[in-house]
Amino acid sequence: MSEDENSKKVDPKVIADLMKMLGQQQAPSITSNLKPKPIEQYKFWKTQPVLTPDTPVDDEGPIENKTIDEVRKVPQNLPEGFEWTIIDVNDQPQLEELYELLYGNYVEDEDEQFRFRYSPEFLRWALLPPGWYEDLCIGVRVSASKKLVASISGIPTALRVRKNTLDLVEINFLCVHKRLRSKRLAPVLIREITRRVNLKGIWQALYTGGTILPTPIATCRYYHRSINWPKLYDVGFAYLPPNSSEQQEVARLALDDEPKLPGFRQMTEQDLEPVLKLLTSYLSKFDMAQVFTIEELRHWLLTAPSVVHAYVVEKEGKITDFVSFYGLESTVLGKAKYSSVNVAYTFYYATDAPESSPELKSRLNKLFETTLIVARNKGYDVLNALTLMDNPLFLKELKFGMGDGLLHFYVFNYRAGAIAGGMSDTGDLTNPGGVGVVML
Ligand code: MYA
Repeated sequence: MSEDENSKKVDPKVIADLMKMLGQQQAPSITSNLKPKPIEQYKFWKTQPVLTPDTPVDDEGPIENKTIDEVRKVPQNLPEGFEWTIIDVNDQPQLEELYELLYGNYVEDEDEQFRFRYSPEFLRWALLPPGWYEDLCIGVRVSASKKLVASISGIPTALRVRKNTLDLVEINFLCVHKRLRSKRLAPVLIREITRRVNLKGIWQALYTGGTILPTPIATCRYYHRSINWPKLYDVGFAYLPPNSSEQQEVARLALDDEPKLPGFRQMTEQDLEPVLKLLTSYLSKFDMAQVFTIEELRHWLLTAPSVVHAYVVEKEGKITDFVSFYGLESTVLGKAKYSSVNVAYTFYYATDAPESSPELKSRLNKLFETTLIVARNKGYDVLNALTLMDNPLFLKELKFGMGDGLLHFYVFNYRAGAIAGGMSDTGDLTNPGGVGVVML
């Protein structure tokens, strides 16, 4: 793009700031964060087996094929004064070191107002699913002080992309201490986890991020449903729409005191089999979806009651719907009355309402209205949802506001056509897309 063209483009952050000043909840479009730069401008990523916009995708499959023999047997070299470490999250002190690193240095929103605060219990849940590998939560320490200054992790999972199911790893918790940023440590961490994963005979990985890299397979947008509006307003998460008052906002967002949906109850161990059946059948319509075993489903829904909450709807002895959400605090970075926001995120759900039927929409609306009540009663301040799965069918109706954050989905070393993420090229809500996987 020429300088002239560049200078005509308005920075989306400027639009976002203006919209906020005008009392709107979001910027109108986020097009500039949707397309990666030309591949040559990614010094590291251009060396990796990832999709580029001109990769032909008629035949979906690996971009490169290697054998374990070809994989480097020794760790990547680190700069002088640093050393590799395996973070054993079963060991409380090491788990807390990881927590501290992320607490101070992990993902922030664009305006640097909030930072994810993954609790130690959350990290244990996220990093120890069935089949976890003990050498795939790795870090970098300062050799002299042993201080943990960087991390990256991988967990095994099965992901179906259209007709192929891939045994891959999900990569998460890539973090470099703020004082060590822009020193090209991230590519070393990525190369090292790739090497370790490859040594297990695994050649693909799923990862997500707000950063635009070559090349997303899908992109979704965040939506936010305020629950404790006065608190969200105080910390700068929610805005007062023009022509409204604080009381009017609270009234507009009010919820019933208790869930009223008949048959709605907490999920138990006995529900696992029917829920697995329901979820597997429901996810089969999406182009990209996680494939669960019963052990994995137990882990993800029932083993961390302080983090993840799962409910079913039972009618005449049959499970017709299920829903789950997880809690993840965000630290408030600016000055406010509150130091953190208690955020709930929609997780997996399923229903036996027929695909594309009006019933599907009404069932999901009831299910998530009830979820909002439960989340409020558990003390959550807001429910976040992406435009994945069938979420576009209830976001507007249930008063979720459009956020300015995007989440890009990437599959490493895999050639596949783009998958719709429930939003248009300008970031507006569309019909449900093909994403049936949720990452933490
Ligand atoms: S997403 C969460 C990422 N973490 C954060 O946002 C936390 C806060 N930020 C940081 O800690 C740092 O800024 C990070 C970059 C660590 C992100 N994914 O070292 P650098 C590229 C991939 O000088 P730093 C999550 O956890 C960037 O384009 N690459 O930069 C999933 C540039 O490359 P290129 C990223 O700012 C992670 C290079 O790094 C990301 O000090 C999935 C610059 O390196 C990003 N989020 O550190 C990882 N951000 O020159 C990929 C920047 O080409 C997994 N970069 O432009 C791939 C699969 C591996 C396994 C494969 C098995 C088969």
